[in-house]
Amino acid sequence: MSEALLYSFRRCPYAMRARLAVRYSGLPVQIIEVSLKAKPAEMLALSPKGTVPVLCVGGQVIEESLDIMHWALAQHDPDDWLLQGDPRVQELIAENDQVFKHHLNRYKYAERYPEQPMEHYRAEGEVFLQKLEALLARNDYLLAEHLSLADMALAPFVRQFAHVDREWFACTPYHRLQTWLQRFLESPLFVAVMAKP
Ligand SMILES: N[C@@H](CCC(=O)N[C@@H](CS)C(=O)NCC(=O)O)C(=O)O
Repeated sequence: MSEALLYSFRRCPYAMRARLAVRYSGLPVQIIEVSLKAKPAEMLALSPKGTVPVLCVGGQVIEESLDIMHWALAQHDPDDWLLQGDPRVQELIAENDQVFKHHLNRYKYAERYPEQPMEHYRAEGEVFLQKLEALLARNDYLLAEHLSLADMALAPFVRQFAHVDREWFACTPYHRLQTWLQRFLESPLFVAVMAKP
């Protein structure tokens, strides 16, 4: 079988979560950093929708970040990131991808949505931060006492939200979430997947 290729963009949160799972699984995958302004023709031939990440392995093309994570974990998941199929993992990721991401975009690019002030979009996103804070009051990680797919799928998006205004985030009462995010940012796994190509 030819080597697996992962088309990625370093700063894209979807690509980050795919790289996290691939690296954790230890599978041999070559990462190809692309420019979103000039996507390689080979990538577009495999996946005409033109988003990253895209994984090409043994003739199969996987073009959704979550599917790439599942592909990696199905083969090697030494620390039970899948939490044995606990349905709460998928539920939390769905809320992140379908609701929180929507508010994150409006908060991050508030000037493009002048119907409301930035604080309005931030407050809408904060509802999800409050939910995560409550989950972290029960366990050290979102859904267990150890890392899971939920932490890794969400953290790149929470990072983006926190980094829109770092001072604001540092002053929020979400202390458990701040600690959780900091631990993620300093983890060898995250540092490794963010190394400049
Ligand atoms: N649902 C997709 C979303 C991926 C996505 O939207 N990626 C962005 C970059 S963060 C992208 O490639 N956008 C295309 C572009 O900017 O041209 C996934 O989970 O993989």
